[in-house]
Amino acid sequence: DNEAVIGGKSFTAVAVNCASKAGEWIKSRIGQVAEPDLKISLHDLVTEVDKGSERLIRNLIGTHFPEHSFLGEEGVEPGPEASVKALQKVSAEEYLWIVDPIDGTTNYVHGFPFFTVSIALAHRGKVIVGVVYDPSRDELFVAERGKGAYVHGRRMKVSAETTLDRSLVGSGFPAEHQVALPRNLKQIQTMAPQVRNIRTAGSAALQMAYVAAGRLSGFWEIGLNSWDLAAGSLLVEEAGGTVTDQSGDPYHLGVRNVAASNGHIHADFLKELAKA
Ligand code: 2AM
Ligand code: CA
Ligand code: CA
Ligand code: CA
Repeated sequence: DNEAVIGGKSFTAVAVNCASKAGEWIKSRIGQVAEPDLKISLHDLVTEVDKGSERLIRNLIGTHFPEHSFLGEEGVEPGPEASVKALQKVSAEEYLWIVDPIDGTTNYVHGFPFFTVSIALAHRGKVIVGVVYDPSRDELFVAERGKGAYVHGRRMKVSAETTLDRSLVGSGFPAEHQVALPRNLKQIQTMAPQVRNIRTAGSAALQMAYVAAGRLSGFWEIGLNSWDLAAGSLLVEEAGGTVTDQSGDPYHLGVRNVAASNGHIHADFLKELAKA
């Protein structure tokens, strides 16, 4: 009866196991990282730990579900065109694991303790399991479609705020400086006077988890990828929130410009984003 269990093996249990193991491992290596490599620019980093974490997760998933497909950030060429193509190639697969081995690499490199492991499982393009793990605080966020979202076994619910002026919201500073950063900066300028305040934690997956947990009432960013958002989108939806693109269409795996909220503020939130 449980879609998330196949052959007696729980998808969610494997996702949680992968996220915890990878999270503990990256935490144990903090401060020992050699110089990061630059992917495209000084604003876009990757380390041996990103690659090692992805390898660990991929191998562990492979031992449980060898027939499943896998999409991980570090297995894809840098740049938006390659990331879009990589997703298109696999998005219709029966079972697809979508993994960000460290979300928040810049934080990780600087020892700023806000980074996560993000693991999602999609079934024919629809996310059915989402796990985000924050090893610095040992917080494990888990959602299964139709079964709610939990942080360490406690059910999560989005915040109750109904107005922007009482809302704490999150965003980010995109690494792409031609289009994405200027647009996001304009939105920050428009949004800031309307909301209680804005936070940028440097991990999209963490901020999506915080919307689910009711710690943020909204989150938006430009130019993200499926590995940043897939797990977090299910967390928010299963906690009673709303996830769309910035024109208001429901979240699906290709969405790059995201708006997530508790649902109550969503229309006002989108209206402010559209002004910029
Ligand atoms: P990362 O740490 O896994 O790269 C921060 O604003 C968010 O943007 C993080 O989730 C970060 O994920 C992501 N990010 C960083 N560099 C990026 C890039 N070049 N393109 C798109 N997203 C990026
Ligand atoms: Ca990256
Ligand atoms: Ca990421
Ligand atoms: Ca990453």
